[in-house]
Amino acid sequence: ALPPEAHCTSDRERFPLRLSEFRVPATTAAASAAPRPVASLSVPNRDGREGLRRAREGPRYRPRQVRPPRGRGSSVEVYFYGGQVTSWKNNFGEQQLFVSRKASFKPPKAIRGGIQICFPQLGNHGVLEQHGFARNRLWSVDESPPFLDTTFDCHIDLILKQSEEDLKIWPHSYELRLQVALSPTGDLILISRIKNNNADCKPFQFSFAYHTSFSVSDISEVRVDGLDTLDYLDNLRSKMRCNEQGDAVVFESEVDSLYLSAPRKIVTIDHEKKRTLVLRKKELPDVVVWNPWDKKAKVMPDFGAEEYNCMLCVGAACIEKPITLRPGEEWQGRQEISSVPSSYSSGQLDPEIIRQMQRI
Ligand code: TA6
Repeated sequence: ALPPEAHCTSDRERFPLRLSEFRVPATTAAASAAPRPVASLSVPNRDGREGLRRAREGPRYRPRQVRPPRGRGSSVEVYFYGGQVTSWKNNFGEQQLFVSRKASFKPPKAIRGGIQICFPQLGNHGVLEQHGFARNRLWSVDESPPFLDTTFDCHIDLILKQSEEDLKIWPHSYELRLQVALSPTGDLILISRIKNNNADCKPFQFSFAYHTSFSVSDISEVRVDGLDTLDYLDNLRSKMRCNEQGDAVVFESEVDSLYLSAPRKIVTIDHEKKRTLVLRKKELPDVVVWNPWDKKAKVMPDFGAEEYNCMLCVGAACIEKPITLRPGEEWQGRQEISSVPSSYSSGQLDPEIIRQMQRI
C-alpha cells in the first residue's frame, strides 16, 4: 500500500481545509524522484465522529491514520504525477478504483489505473503520444483557482501548464485546472477547466477523457447500463463505427470502445459486490469502455496477467467532436461518481436508494 503523503480531514465545523497543510515536494526533482500522493482527503461518516476526536489528539494538522473506526468514511488520494487520482474509498471505506500492483509511479510511464487525465488527445486519435501528455507530467498545486460555484469543502485544486518541452510537440499556451472533491456523501467529483492562453490569437483543438479504472469483483459479473443502441468506435476493428445491440454491455472478451453521444448518466453494476457505480458527466458526450482481457494483459509490463478480472475502465470523454478554444476561452468538463449499494440481485437500484439519490 502507498503511504499517503499527508492526511487531512475536512469537516465543515472542525477543520477548514487549507492547502498549506499539504507537504509539497520542495523541487521538481524531489517530486519526480519518489512520486507520492500529494494529498489524501477524507470525509468521515456521521457516526465516525469519535474517529475525528482521536485524530485531533495527533500532532496539529498531521493526524495519522485518521480513518474513522471500522474503516468508515470516504477518502481520495491524488498524485502530482499525472494529476492522477489513485484511490477513492466510499463511505464504507471500500476501495472503488483499481491500480495495478505492477504500476509505475515514475515518468515516462503513466500510473496504470486510477483516473488518468487524457489531454490534449485521447488514445491514438491524433499525432501526439497515446492519450496525450498530461497523464505523465508533473502537476502542481493551484494556489489561486478561479471561483467554482460547486466546490465542496473537501477538495484540492491542481494545475498543469505548458512546458518548453510541450511547446515543441504542441505549440499552445494553456492552463489545465483540475479540482478533485469529495461530497459529504462520499461522491467523487472531478472538474477540469482548460483555458487557451495563446498570445498569438491562435485557437487550439483537443480531446479529453477521465480514463477511469474501477475495481470490480469479477469482470464477468459486471454490466454497464446506459449505452444500449448507441454508436461506438471499436478500437479493436480500426475504429470501425458500430452500433450497440445489447441492452447492457457485458464482458466476455477484450473490449476497447468509445461510445458516442452517451446519456448523462452511465451505471456500472457489480452484481457480486451488490454495488452500483453511478457516473454522471457534463460537457463530455462520449464514454470510454476498456478491458484488455487476458492476451493484452500478458503483454502489458505494468499490468498483472490476471488483473483484467478485477478492473474495468469506464470514463467520460470528448472524442467525436474535439473542442476548439479561441484565446481567452475556457472549457469545463465534469465527472461525478457515486457508489451505492444495489441490494436487488438483479442489480436494479433499490427504490429507496433512488429516492435518496434524487434528493442529492
Ligand atoms: O481507452 C482505451 C485505450 O485507448 C486502449 O486502446 C488501451 O490501449 C488503453 O487505452 C490503455 O492505454 P495505455 O496507453 O495506458 O496502455
